[in-house]
Amino acid sequence: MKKEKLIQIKNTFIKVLVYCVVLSGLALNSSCKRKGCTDTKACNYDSKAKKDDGSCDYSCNNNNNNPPPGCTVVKITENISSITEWTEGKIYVIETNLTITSILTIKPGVIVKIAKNKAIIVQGSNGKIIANGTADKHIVFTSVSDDSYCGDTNADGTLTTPQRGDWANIDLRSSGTVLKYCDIFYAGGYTTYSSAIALDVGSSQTTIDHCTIAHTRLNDYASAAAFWGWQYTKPGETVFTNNIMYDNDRPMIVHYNYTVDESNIFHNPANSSQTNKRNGIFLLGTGGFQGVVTLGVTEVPYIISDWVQVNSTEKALIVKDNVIVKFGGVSGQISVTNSGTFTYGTNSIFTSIKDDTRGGDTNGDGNATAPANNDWEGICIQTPGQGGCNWLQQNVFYSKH
Ligand SMILES: [Ca+2]
Ligand SMILES: [Ca+2]
Repeated sequence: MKKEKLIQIKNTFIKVLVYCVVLSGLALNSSCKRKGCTDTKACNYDSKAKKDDGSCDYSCNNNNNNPPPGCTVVKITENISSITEWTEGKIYVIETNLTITSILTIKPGVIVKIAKNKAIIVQGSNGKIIANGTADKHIVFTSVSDDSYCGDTNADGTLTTPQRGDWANIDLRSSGTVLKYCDIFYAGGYTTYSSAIALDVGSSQTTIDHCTIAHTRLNDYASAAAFWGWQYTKPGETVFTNNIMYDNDRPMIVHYNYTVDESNIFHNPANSSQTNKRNGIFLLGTGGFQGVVTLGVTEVPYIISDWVQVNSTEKALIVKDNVIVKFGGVSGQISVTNSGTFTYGTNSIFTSIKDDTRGGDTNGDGNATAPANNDWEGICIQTPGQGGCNWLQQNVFYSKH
């Protein structure tokens, strides 16, 4: 019995020893399985690590390594001086002021992000952008901080969010650019050339159709506008149709000889209460009309800031019914001479820019200012050959006459 007991103890000892050896072996084995980041796309990828320990760090990732599908990053650091095409599936990040002196074709679906205060400048006899987006595939120009397109391009997570005026503008100094179904967001930043403008059309023969301009910088500058078309004076050569403008300062500043197409809208289609700070079409310049100009947009008022004149039979100013025309200062006047044609609808209105009760708060100051008589001059209609003024009274408010 005693011997059997010894054998039993010995066997138990051996079993325990075996278990210990096995257990220690397992422990040894597991310590050989090195832990670390096993994702090859992470900044701290450890090629020797066999087991992921959740330590993967993506903070160094600039999206070149790990962009969302269809968003291969192409950094633009040099000017475009030869024929170039930007294709779908890529996001073009403009990191410098980009001057385009050749033809840049941008295909539908392309995303363009622009760095802080940088501009896209199109100039030279051959410089133009051909950006024919489609209803399904818009071409987007937005801030580098806008993560809602193609993800976190600026690699800061949600540390920055896009702001009005993040980037400068699209500055069209030469003819021939076409922008269709383009979205231009968060422009209007500072440049040496212009201020608080998103889209600057300094030349004619440009087509802007079905584009949306929104989130442009708000500013006291006289130039602050989503669309600045003051320089061109040849109606018909600049096509600006079916565009949407909201969350800007002024939506449009154009030359008083330019007839704004009635297809443009001045609010967010998804939220009709989101309009523009100074929600009107601002007509710049002074002098005689050079042809037939029609004021036909009824959603927002037109603003005439100076003296304009219809002074011959082949020239005309046509104010359609339900159109509101506001006058922006004491020299604001429409003068009709020499049988020039001036027509207006029975419900069209002529009033002061301070008159918020008609056409809303067009001067962007809420009710801080109130309209008063003498705010503007009036509408002078001369009898041919007699001179003097028959001052229009119908639907005319707060004028001197
Ligand atoms: Ca970001
Ligand atoms: Ca006001």
